[in-house]
Amino acid sequence: MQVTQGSNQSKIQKTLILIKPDAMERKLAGQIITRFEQKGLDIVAIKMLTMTKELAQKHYAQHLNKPFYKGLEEFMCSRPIIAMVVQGVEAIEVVRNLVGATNARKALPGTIRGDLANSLSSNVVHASDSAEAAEKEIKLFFKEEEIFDKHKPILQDLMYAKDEL
Ligand code: 3AN
Repeated sequence: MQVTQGSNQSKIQKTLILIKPDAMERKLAGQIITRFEQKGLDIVAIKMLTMTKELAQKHYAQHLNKPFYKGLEEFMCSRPIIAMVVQGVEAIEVVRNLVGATNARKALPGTIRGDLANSLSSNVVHASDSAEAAEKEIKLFFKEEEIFDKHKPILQDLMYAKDEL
């Protein structure tokens, strides 16, 4: 699986988004998905699942030794979530900016966390923070055949100049 599409020069990237248990319970999934669609990103994979402890430990490997890890694992495994892969020009940074700061109390208005949450731990969404993380995380949640990225989006030439792709 390639996070960037086509040649090495392509700026089209894929990134992993998780709609967390708090957002699911608060019926915010539709609004959150809409925010990515409105930005012009393409959803190329989507599924609902309950995270296992094993998956949480792999996904949050860099946080395993942090004091908040146990609570984070318990929260993420507590209820079903939605995992999705979105694709677009510079999608990793674009999505991080759209999602906002980790601490939703500090996240700017207009960002998803800034508008929909007020907590550091229950902050409605996860988004990959680098190309390396995106590649690892997408593989954890999706098989190659579950990613629908083989066709060119119809509106691509309308939405971008050629040198942006
Ligand atoms: P982000 O999700 O913005 O990339 P990370 O990777 O630093 O943030 O943290 C992963 C998740 O761990 C956060 N989304 C949040 O739910 C939780 N978290 C991070 N720092 C803390 C903390 N100090 N106390 C409680 N939970 C935290």
